[in-house]
Amino acid sequence: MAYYYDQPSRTFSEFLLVPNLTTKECIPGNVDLRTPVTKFRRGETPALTMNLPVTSAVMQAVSDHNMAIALAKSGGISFIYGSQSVEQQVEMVRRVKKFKAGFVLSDSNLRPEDTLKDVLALKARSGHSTIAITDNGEPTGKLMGIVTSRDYRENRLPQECPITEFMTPLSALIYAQEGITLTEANDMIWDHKLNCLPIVNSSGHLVHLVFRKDYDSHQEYPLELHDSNKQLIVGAGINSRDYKERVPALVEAGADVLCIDSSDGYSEWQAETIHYIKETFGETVKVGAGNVVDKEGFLYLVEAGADFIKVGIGGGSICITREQKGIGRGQASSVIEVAAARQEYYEQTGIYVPICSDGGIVHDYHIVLALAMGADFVMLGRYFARFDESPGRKLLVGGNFVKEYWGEGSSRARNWQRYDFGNADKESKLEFEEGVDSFIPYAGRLKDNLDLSISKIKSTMCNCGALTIPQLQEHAKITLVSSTTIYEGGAHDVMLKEKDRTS
Ligand code: RVP
Repeated sequence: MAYYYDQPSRTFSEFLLVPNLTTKECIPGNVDLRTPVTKFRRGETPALTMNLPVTSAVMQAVSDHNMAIALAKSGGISFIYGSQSVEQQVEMVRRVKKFKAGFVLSDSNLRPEDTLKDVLALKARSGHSTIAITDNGEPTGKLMGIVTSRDYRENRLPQECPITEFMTPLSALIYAQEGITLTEANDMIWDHKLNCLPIVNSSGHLVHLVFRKDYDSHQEYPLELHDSNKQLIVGAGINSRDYKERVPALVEAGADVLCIDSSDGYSEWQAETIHYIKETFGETVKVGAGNVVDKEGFLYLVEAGADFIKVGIGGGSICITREQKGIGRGQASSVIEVAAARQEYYEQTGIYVPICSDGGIVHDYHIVLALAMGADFVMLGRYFARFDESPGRKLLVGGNFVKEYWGEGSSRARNWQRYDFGNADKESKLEFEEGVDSFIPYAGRLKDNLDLSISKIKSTMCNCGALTIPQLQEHAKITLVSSTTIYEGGAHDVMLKEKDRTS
């Protein structure tokens, strides 16, 4: 006979947090959101910790190298999407690992034989006024000079005027040799009153540019997440089909943590994938697994060797798995059950396995609820897809700026290996979609939005009397709410002046 749960499954919007005593030291500035990413033994420190409990989803519309750089600078981790060729994914990982705060690859370059007309056209396209002049016009060609808008007067020079007649040539440039530290580079910028310092290697090829304005922005990221070589931390999604080819390439490229990306992870293919990774690389390669929604799924993947477990089926904003297949569970109920299983496992074995609540976060307070219910961190798709740094296009639709956001199970992403049953002989093909292609309101820069969300999270934690995530998990008081209580929680019985108020 089928098993029947005695409670309906619940989602975050059906719960609220009830305040605890807020002591005087319990202020947002004292809240520490550091959280473990990978499993560890009682008394030991985890191999990987994040400074903020947020990761960006393993999705084409969310996590590429730009998102990964922006999020790691803020203290979280992106999992670069795996629904692309191994080479393309590896290249994205490399770009994150090569990123050096303050040192940028020159993105506006011309050759000495180009003209003022080319300078103006490039400036209009890129919006940047500093142009490196290299022998071949490539960002790492031999440096010949620099052009900035101070070098020419647009209405005095003929458009055909060659660059060599107005650029600042190498002989008159102040530049530095590769190997210089950011502090030294910034000292040179200040001492010589420069806006930009080119960095060249021993053969005179341009390596990076350091801009004065980036010095200030570097100060903006106190939670930046990096490895022991000061390179940003980056994750990568994998699947249970081509892992023997993909995993070694990602490890070689420097991915810090992997995650098997599947809508239903309670499968023998996931166990096989984890076994392969642990047998090949031992404990040096960290891999999360999922998604699961109950104790059995959690224990199965933990026993297979997973380093963290991802929770959630069907709650994603673009996900139609529940409609299409009738599979899934309310996100809150899933987190509550898996967190209880994790606690029991910890008490029995002394091994703490972090869990990630994936999908369905709509309001910032949902993140606090997920953490209070036992998640160590959350994974967000829609939230990050709204920002400048996501790969989707920004479009003007009906007078509003929007970003594109499409599910991995949509025919646009064609990530069928996330949904099929791991049959490596069968060609991945569409049988039916489990995700949609959509627009979401454009929201601007990641940092501005994330800072605001984090300040709300810290503030809620202070109401709950918690300065850390473990304290929140231990002391939170959570109540189920009636639909009338939910109605009462929004503005009600007043006439709103702004009709389109969304949170
Ligand atoms: P959300 O943050 O609510 O947009 O959800 C993102 C999550 O949705 C992803 O991390 C993933 O687990 C899930 N997803 C991604 N694609 C699809 C789909 O096409 N059904 N679902």
